[in-house]
Amino acid sequence: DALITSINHSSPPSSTKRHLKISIIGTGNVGMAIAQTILTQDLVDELALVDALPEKLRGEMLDLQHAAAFLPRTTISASTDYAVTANSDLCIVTAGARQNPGESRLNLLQRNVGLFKKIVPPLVQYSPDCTLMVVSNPVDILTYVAWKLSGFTTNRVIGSGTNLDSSRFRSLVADHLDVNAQDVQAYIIGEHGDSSVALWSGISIAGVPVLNFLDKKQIPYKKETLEKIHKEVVNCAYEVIKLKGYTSWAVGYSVASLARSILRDQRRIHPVSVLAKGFYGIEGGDVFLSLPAQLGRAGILGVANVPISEEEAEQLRKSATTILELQAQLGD
Ligand code: 6V0
Repeated sequence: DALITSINHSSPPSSTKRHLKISIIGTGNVGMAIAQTILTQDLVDELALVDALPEKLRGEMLDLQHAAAFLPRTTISASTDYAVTANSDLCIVTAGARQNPGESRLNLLQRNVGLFKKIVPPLVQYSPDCTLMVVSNPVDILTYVAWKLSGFTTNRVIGSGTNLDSSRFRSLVADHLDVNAQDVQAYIIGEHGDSSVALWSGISIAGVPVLNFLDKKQIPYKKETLEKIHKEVVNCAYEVIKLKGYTSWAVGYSVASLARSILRDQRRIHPVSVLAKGFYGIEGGDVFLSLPAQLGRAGILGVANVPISEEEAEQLRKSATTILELQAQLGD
């Protein structure tokens, strides 16, 4: 078996193209955190913003433009008209309806599908060669919806998925072991949110598989400690929302790191939402779930064949079934 199962992808656009452009759809808390992180990282020549609220949109654009003296040079434009997104390399969708009190998850999902029907076709029309990145929740299902609406090949439609959950996981494991989070390799895969799967056996620090090391040295650890850390990963988003009303900074950095890997052809591995059918025995329909995927200029280049336990694979298949059931209720 190959280390990475390559995904069919067309050759990357000519490397002679110098002008890089990202469009962000939805300039709420999440969209603006992504925008500002991208600007500080000198990633693109042009940043276009789209929202349905023209005044808020113009206010955000001006506020960013006024920081020009402190930032790498980037042209920032904004409009409610999708023409502003023309020739983007990457389009990031963060637009989303807010859950009404008492509203069911399915109803919210249906409203967001309605929004995506207005958003994805014009993005594809104006940037037929772009990569689409979906951030809006529920991210796995909306990535599937965006893929269907776009007609793009699967390598060019990516959900930000558990990239954020994994960074939360790495920082909690790092705190626990008193090391730097950047030195912790650890993945959360599967559905972004409540039913995500933590890959415990894959955690390594300085190339040392942590649980294997503890077992070998007969250093005891409790299964409950591991479960507690995973629970914390799941709950910390709720905690932030309870405390400040929304989450923004961590998702901003998380999505900017995905954008960098794609546009700078970094070929790094990130857990992101991809068409998961065929991996780990996932069958029964087209379902997007996060798996460790290699990202580069052509979008998703492949999926890393990370060994997982039968229990973990079973959890993945269970999430896939739940998502497929919801997708079946969406209709056309
Ligand atoms: P927000 O602050 O309400 O922003 C949403 C924005 O979308 C608003 O500015 C709206 O005006 C805009 N909008 C609504 N309809 C349209 C439309 N048709 N066209 C263009 N813009 C439109 O929400 P926030 O920014 O906090 O969250 C955005 C989405 O990101 C939500 O679905 C969150 O659940 C999701 N998140 C996803 C995360 C992930 O890791 N995948 C993490 C955090 C939040």
